[in-house]
Amino acid sequence: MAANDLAQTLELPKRTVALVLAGGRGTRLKQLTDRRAKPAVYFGGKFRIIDFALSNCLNSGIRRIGVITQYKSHSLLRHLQRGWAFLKAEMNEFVDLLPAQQRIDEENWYRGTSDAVYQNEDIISSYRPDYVVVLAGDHVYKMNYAVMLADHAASGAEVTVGCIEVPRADASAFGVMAVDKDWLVTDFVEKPADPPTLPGQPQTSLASMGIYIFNREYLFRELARDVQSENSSHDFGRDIIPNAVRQGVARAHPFSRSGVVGSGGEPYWRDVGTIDAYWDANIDLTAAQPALDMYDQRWPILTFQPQLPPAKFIGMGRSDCGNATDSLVSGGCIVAGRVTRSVLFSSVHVDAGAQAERAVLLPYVRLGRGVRLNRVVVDRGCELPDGLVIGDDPLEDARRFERTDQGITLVTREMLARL
Ligand code: ADQ
Ligand code: ADP
Repeated sequence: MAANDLAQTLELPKRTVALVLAGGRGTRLKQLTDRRAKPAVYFGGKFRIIDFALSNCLNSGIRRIGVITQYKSHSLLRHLQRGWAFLKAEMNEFVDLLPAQQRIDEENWYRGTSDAVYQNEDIISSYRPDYVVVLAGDHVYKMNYAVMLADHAASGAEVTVGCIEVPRADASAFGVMAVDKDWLVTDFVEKPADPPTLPGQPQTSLASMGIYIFNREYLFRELARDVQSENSSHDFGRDIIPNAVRQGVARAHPFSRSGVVGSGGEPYWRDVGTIDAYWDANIDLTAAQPALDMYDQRWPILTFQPQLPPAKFIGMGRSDCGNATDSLVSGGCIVAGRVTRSVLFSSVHVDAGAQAERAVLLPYVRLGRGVRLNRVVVDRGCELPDGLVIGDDPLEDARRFERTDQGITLVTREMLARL
């Protein structure tokens, strides 16, 4: 690449604003999202789900970011204010909070994802970006958006859609596309009942990751048109992207080109959208070499960190001393019981004689004496009374708590209060 072209490519992130969509209702995580939007759900011992998209922005050199919120935003907004206010406005860097506030349309809150962007047009345009990156705040992944930006600028497309191969059996949950040999998107269907597959690969579909790069002028021209349309649902996946495909101006960008490879060897992307997927992705982190590498200093994941004392393990010379193996244990934890293959978020207490196996314990959980847990997710602040056993008796677990078909039990404070 000529020096001039290279210089222009390196400038692309600075000519970009990222918008993180973080306001959807999200119901598949059950009671974990009763109080908080999915992007605010805790993940990986220290983080919230949205930290991954935000960290990707910073690591990709995009430092002008808007977060669009709507439902159950308190916990999310508090997290962003506490953890993500360090960017320097003087350097033209910021995380701007864009809650639904009926600024343009006094009749309606955000009606869909594209309306949520449209209603912030004046704010976004005031930053004068050439490109707008639209991201979902509810996926866990590491991706270099600068690579996708370079692809977008080089192809001349009006919009580029991040895509990933998924098993056909899972594809109905996504937008599914067909592409030609130059990655021009030739067809796009949102959440098809009967998903099309890749040529010669009858078990694999090409799914949209819900990550889009738009030329700013095109985006707002199309949004202004869409907002007038009576029969639009004002959604990127249902309206804006299929329309761009019909116009022949949408390109696909495969995640394999820009996904960041850590020690796992493969780029990582998960929609931790169900309790089973959430539990799985957290427990995966307890492997010696997990697929998601959170320890890679070249691609750090940032978050809000409360000031906490170190994790502590109590033995007092007992043979069954407090210990944790194959586990993640965060600051502020005190472990006097036995923990295996588990993820302990901040300030979890495990009393003597308690046992946790394959447990995801959110902040401020306390396990009383003799508590035994297997395959659980325990919500923030739950105090499990002495002797409580979960994981032995599926019927009993399902009666008292939320138990998935795959045998993961979710415990919340409300459920404990009803015991
Ligand atoms: P879904 O994830 O089902 O599909 P959606 O529910 O619209 O799409 O959520 C996308 C993002 O927007 C989420 O982060 C959500 O929180 C947020 N969001 C939803 N409504 C919002 C609103 N009113 N205000 C602000 N934010 C809002 C999309 C695409 C598919 C693609 C998948 C990939 O439509 O084509 O395959 O993402 O997961
Ligand atoms: P935080 O922002 O402190 O991490 P959460 O995401 O856990 O908060 O929850 C969002 C809001 O709901 C907070 O105001 C918190 O105090 C409250 N909350 C959290 N969990 C529960 C619960 N199990 N029962 C009642 N209130 C809760």
